[in-house]
Amino acid sequence: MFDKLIDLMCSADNVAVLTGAGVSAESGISTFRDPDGLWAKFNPAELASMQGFMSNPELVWEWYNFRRQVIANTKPNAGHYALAELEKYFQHFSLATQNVDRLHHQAGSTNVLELHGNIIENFCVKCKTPYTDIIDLSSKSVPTCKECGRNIRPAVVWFGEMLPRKVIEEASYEADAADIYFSIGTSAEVFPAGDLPMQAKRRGAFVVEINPNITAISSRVDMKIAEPSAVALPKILNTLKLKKKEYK
Ligand code: BV8
Ligand code: ZN
Repeated sequence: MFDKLIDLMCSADNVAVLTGAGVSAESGISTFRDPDGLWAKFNPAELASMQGFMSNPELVWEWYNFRRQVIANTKPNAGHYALAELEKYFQHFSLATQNVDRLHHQAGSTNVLELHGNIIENFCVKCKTPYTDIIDLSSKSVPTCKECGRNIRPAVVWFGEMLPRKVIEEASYEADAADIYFSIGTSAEVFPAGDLPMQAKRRGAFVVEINPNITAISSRVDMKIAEPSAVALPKILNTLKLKKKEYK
């Protein structure tokens, strides 16, 4: 099976990837739906939604600052670095992520499609003024906008919010164009991002899932690699490098 994947990668022009929280797990960032994940402790509707923020801005702000502090002390793992290097071996390689931690950027991936925004930046709920300077992570009070006085919020996409139109359109285009589509470290349960691997399959891509557990799409992918991404991705990269020169 593995050899078949490497052979396919040797002849593929277009490769697309969707990552989820599982890719950052080995960097020490909790996933959402694993037994010890964030949603086991917190209610997503209460914390990752505009309604939740409007009804209890301090609680939501504090939760994001807690997550930002965790992320500030993490770094990319071998899976992130392998994805950044894999880019060089294909005529066209695209990476869409549901993660908000920017570890793909830190690992050197280029043109990362952030489907769910990022946790580093912030903006005003009303006038959208951006606040990218480091907010005081230890403060419990919600910062307010210098322009209009309303609350500042994290630049993530909450439940019930549209994904950035250009980003989801580009990710959808890449799923349609892919020869091989990798679904890595995601439960594929959050939409519309979670449907991208099956959209790629419907358009003829060979879909590979890298995830130690069973997911909503495991029975429908063409190949399942039931290993942690920080193990599987370096293995794929190192085997490919023996057979394929860098494209660019
Ligand atoms: C929207 C940012 C219009 C904030 C997040 C159909 C179409 C469109 C929308 C919907 C629809 N049906 C329902 C909806 C509404 C909703 C939705 O999808 N709900 C789900 C729960 C059913 N979608 C939305 O609201 C989206 N907005 O479409 O607006 C609209 C609105 C309402 C109704 C219709 C249309 C916005 C969704 C974005 C929400 N924001 N996060 C923040 O981070 O705080 S979601 C959150 O889930 C994260 O972004 C996360 O990345 C994402 C997906 O989770 P995963 O990344 O997959 O993480 P998870 O823990 O689930 O899985 C991790 C996997 O890793 C596991 O399988 C595990 O086995 C594996 N793993 C563990 N370790 C490893 C590993 N794999 C590899 N290696 C390892 N070492
Ligand atoms: Zn404002």
